[in-house]
Amino acid sequence: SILLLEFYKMAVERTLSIVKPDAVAKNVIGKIYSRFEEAGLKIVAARMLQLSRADAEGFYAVHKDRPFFKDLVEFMISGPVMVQVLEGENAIAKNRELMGATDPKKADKGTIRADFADSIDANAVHGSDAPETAAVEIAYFFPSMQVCAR
Ligand code: IDP
Repeated sequence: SILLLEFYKMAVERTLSIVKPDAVAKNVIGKIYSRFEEAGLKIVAARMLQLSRADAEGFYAVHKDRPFFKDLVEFMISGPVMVQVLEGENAIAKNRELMGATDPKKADKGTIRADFADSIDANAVHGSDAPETAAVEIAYFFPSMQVCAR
């Protein structure tokens, strides 16, 4: 029924994911995409791009007063990134779980950061941390017409 369909759709979320320059340089985009797909997350939008300094500063504006902000921006513009929208049940938390802790040394075994990241700076992936930030971050990279229904 339509009611049941609406209920089901409520549990489906979208989250913004970035394969950062270190992981793009290591040629592991496909391996990281496999983690998403094996966990039941669908890629509903994707683009590769070289961020400008302004792009990176805007994206990480919430961190602008943190001591690591300048290094973070330098790193994010050091090479191309792969940006995607992931869709699925509980997508935001599920992606955070797949990513592992910010510091790869503290990330659980089998997580993306444990397997592909070298340091807290070069930590392979970004993932939105809440529904509100997911909405803002998705809109930062993708006009709604570029996100597909799947
Ligand atoms: P998250 O990416 O796990 O959500 P945040 O705390 O939102 O982590 O920080 C954003 C990014 O800033 C991290 O992914 C990491 O690249 C960088 N970062 C966070 N904390 C530090 C730090 O203490 N030193 C250097 N870089 C950091």
